[in-house]
Amino acid sequence: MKTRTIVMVGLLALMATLVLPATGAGALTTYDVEVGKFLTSAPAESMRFFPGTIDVHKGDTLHFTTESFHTATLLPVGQGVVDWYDANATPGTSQPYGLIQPDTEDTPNTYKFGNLAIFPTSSTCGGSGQPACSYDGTTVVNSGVSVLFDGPMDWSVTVDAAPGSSFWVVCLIHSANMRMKVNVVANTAPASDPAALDTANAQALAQDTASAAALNAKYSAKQTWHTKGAHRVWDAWAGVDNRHVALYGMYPRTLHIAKGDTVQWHFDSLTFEDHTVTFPSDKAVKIANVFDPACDPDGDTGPLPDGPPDTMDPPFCTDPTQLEIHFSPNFVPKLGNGTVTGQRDLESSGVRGANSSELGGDANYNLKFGAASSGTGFKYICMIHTFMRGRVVVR
Ligand SMILES: [Cu+2]
Repeated sequence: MKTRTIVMVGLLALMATLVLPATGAGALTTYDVEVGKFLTSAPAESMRFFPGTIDVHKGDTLHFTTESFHTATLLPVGQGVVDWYDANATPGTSQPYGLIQPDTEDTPNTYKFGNLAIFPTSSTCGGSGQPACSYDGTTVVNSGVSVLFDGPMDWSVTVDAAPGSSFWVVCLIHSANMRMKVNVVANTAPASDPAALDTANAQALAQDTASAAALNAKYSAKQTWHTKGAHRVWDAWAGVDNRHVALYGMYPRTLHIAKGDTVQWHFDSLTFEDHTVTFPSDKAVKIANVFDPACDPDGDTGPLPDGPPDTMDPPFCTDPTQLEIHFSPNFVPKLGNGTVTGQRDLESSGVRGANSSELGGDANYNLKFGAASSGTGFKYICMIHTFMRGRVVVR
């Protein structure tokens, strides 16, 4: 049920109201872990945890930071990362840690953020000025997506799992491919040397910086097509991922085509990211920025529908567990009829890529251009990363 709309900035104060300051306690060693890292050589990000593997002692603390859009989510000891992700965190499903979940009360389904994915497991530990959270190896401990609400991630967790155990840390946004292995070694064994980790991190970053530049150059230069009848079908890519890097660009950024041609966007390289191709860019920005808080007193399976927010401002619901943050109904699904007929024609691939087999999958998106454009062309963006822009000039 749609009641009112807000823009994302309205949510910034939400988590601030739930976070209480406290003082921290000491630990043996605190290891810094950066989650993802923007690269300088291309519009790109390294999708690693830095470091990717670490040996710690029981009682050591992991301090996670990122400037980007990730979670640091510690899985229970003994859980395989792919198996856990498939069973618990598949976007587009109602699994507990799914980032984007159907609101099954609505027909057709609308989508909302998964609260267990985007909010921290505890609002009273882990954050800046708070004591570190404790991870004992039995249950998930999640940072949440603090950048949505509270600024860049600055989150600490003390490893209290038994020596001899190992576990994975994953990002709930960027698939099971974005992961870190933590080994809790015996107290008598050496843990990782922070200086050696710094050296390995620098090497990984240099490797990703070079590979991002090469990938960006390669896809920027692509001008390929095949013919179909009297017309051409042009190749394009909404972002490109390789083993450790995600490129945030539309490739090629500009295509010059003839009226009646088709552009085919490929999503099958994506192993971390999801994107959309949405025309026209101004309408797409509006869809991307609309979020819709509601309060659902009895959950999706109860007989009562979603209700309007209890308050005009965060936290919106008197009982915060009732909060549902809905996406615009135009955000997730494919829109339009597959042919661009003019500057105001809304056409969208819907969410496709690495994470979204329950959503749009990684299938190609074909869009035919049935009308000539202005000289600047038909402009489009990705609604997930609204800075990713491209245009198609049709003569
Ligand atoms: Cu991520």
